Amino acid sequence: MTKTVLALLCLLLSSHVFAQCDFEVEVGDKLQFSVSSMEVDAGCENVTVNLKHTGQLPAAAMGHNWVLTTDADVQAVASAGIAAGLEANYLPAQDDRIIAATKIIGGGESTSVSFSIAELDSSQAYTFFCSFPGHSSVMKGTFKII
Ligand code: CU1
Repeated sequence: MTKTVLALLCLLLSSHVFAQCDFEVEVGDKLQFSVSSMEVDAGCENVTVNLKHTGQLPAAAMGHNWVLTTDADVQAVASAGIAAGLEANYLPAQDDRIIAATKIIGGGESTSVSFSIAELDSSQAYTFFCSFPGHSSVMKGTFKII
């Protein structure tokens, strides 16, 4: 009996550890995020993503950002972003498909974004990606509300 209670407690605690509200995400001079998936606690009032570029290359050559959309919108937002250009952080202006996004950063720079997940649906699949031209096909991961 006690063992069962303990096991349940451990389960509860561990699920709490994995579900977070704040994330540290690193990028560098490769097309890679330091995380391939993110699990966000449904109880988070706000989610904060701190993005750090640990590489050397400037934003114009190897810039990265962190953009969140539904799975279905990734391709279209990435394409519209390329057309928007670096000054617009490779993102279409005032686009409702973008749930959250940081600016584009280069080596040695950091940025962050905070947003509410109140409107997001835990049964829907979301994707985070980098909208720098050519990066989104490999620089992406799943974003889940649990
Ligand atoms: Cu990138």
